Amino acid sequence: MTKDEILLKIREYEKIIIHRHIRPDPDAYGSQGGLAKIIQESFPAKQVFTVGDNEETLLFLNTMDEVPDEMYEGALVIVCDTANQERISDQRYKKGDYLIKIDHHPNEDPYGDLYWVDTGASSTSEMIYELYLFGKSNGLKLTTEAAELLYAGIVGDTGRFLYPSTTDKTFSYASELVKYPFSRNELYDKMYEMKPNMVKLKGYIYQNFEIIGNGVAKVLISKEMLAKYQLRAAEASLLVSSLGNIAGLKAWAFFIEEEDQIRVRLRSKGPVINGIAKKYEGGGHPLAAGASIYSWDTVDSVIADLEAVCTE
Ligand SMILES: [Mn+2]
Repeated sequence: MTKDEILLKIREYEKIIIHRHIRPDPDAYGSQGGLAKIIQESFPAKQVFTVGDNEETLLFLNTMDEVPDEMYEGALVIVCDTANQERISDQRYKKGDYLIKIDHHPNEDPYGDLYWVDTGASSTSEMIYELYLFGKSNGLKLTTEAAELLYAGIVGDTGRFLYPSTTDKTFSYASELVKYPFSRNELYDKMYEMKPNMVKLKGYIYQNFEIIGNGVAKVLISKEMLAKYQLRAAEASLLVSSLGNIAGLKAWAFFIEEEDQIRVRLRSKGPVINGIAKKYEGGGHPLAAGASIYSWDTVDSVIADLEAVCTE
């Protein structure tokens, strides 16, 4: 029983360092921070740290700890919400004594001494809540702060309970989490507020997306465009779901130019697109995936692949 083994390891170690993926989203922050706060509250004598790059737009959820290399000696390392090792933020995750992966993406890179992967879970935050439920009778404690973090992760990864990954379990856990006295209004305001420049870029996207045929659309965002709107590529990526309610659209791609690559964001309303992501050095979920290309000349080839899966 994996949850059992995870809790045994948590009990066993005095130092626990929790990682998550690069380019973090609310589920990365929520599962990582939520787990940290559950452990800290349940075992006050343990040293618990959260590490990784700080994402400015998510600082309201949690701030990362500065952890010296020596801290990894004899530590338990847990990585949340990260399918493959290259995407783990802070590559020192290998320096610990024991490594656990907790994730809901397809388990293509089953790293760690122990892993718990549930692709049926809406989010890793949902899994962390499940871990808490499992350990509750044995003394695990959930604070309001932890509940808010997990709720934020679930809301983020389900697109506010909209995506098909949302199950009756998701709603049931969410309904338990909202009993904790955090302000949902304040949380939503912080999660969904947009910088004026972002709204303008969204306007540009709505004006300029191209429907190619077979229910496929594309959006190209160049470095110059990002400079014009004074936005980072990571911020532009957040707009990828904005095409979701266009009638007739089955799948679409955002191509966002960065310094060294063009980041591809793929979304679908049915056809499976993570195979395409894999072909272009990426991966992800069946309906939401990401990849990288290195020239604008490759755009047509990605779009042709998208059209092919939309025709099948
Ligand atoms: Mn996730």
